[in-house]
Amino acid sequence: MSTKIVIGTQWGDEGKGKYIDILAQDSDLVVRFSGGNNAGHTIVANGNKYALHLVPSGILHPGKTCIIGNGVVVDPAVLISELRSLNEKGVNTDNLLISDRSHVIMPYHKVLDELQEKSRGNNSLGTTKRGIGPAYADKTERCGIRMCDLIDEKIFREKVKSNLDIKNLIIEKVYGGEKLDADKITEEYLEYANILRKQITDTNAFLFDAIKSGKNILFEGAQATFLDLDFGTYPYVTSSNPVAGGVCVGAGIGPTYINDVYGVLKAYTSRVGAGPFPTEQDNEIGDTIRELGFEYGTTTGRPRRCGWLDLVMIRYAARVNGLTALAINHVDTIGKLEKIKLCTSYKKDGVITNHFPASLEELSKCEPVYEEFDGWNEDISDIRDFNSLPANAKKYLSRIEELVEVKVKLIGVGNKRTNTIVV
Ligand code: 2SA
Ligand code: MG
Repeated sequence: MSTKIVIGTQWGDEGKGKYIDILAQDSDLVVRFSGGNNAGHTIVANGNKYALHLVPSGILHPGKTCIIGNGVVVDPAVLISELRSLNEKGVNTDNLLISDRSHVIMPYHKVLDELQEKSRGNNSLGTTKRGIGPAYADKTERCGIRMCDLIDEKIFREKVKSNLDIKNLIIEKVYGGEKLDADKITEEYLEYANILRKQITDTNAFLFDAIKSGKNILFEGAQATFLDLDFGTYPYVTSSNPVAGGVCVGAGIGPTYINDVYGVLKAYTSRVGAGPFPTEQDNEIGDTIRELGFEYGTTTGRPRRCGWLDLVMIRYAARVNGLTALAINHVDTIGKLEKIKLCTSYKKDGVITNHFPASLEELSKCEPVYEEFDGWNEDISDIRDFNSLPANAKKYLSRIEELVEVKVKLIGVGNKRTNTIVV
């Protein structure tokens, strides 16, 4: 039995999908445990391009069981359309299981996400407007609708009605939006229930049996450490716990069953949406990184904010997630710059610190302290062993490993799955 978790160590878009895809090959089960369709992995395989938002990427490997865990919030329309598009490309999706405890994203969640963002004005969070925050808020407020409710017509009807009585008041009176129709929503969602019914089950029990029978399990992270509700740059975060600890709660397994935690990072940093970013280069350097690394959102096409790699963040991520391995992407990209900076600590009120503060006010006073490295402007995409890398690349990677105190086990030297050095 082996269990592995793949986690983002920055603000998302670290290239988790590529390593999940590599590690899925040796796994029997691939499990999503947090977030919803605010995640996005683009995978190129068998001559096709697949954009996955909810379905674990293990689906592309025949014979693997994929699980959407209880910690995920599921938009059934999105899930169904994703499954259909996979089926059209010849991918069998019968081995996808959906937790009966996972929460359903309802139309009023999406409407409220939109209205709340608008009402925040200049302080908007830059959410994906997929209804993620409002769905998790309902879960915590104990008025959420779970998959086990969706497939029980009587309960579902009652819950939609009682929820909408209140949601419509908020939509209309607080935000000046348009009321939603309970019957219309109910009929639409009952259709979804019929399509998904046979795949909704007690995935926690299924997972436990798999562990007991010695299966290899991969937990597929979405979002990242600094978007975590507890450990990220609150309130500029998502509403779930994408950190490694989220696996226990979001998939329903005890911490004693977890073996390895891979932390994925880029050789620089990027962020979409609002919020602090100490090593941001809102200048020509940031523009160059964006162009070289093609840093534009997969779903929205939004240009990503870019800056230097921040090891204060990565050390924090190593601690919070208990990382056992690092996977570094875009080592080819950063090497194209003549000079590379690596943030090794912050300076705050004239004092050197390694502390990532909770308060954004405090964080805004932190100035990055950099070490400078020379680039390695040569094509490294065909290199498959660490020792063959240019000396400057080895120096940069070794310094990261030394300061984070976690082994670099995977190195991305190009965007294809095969452009990877396994150390
Ligand atoms: P939300 O919609 O409530 O979760 O938005 C809250 C904040 O979280 C940010 N956010 C993200 N930022 C980067 N990547 C995200 N997801 C994918 C990933 C990206 C993709 O996991 O790599 O499509 O490739 C993601 N999801 C949420 C969002 O911008 C808000 O700042
Ligand atoms: Mg992404």
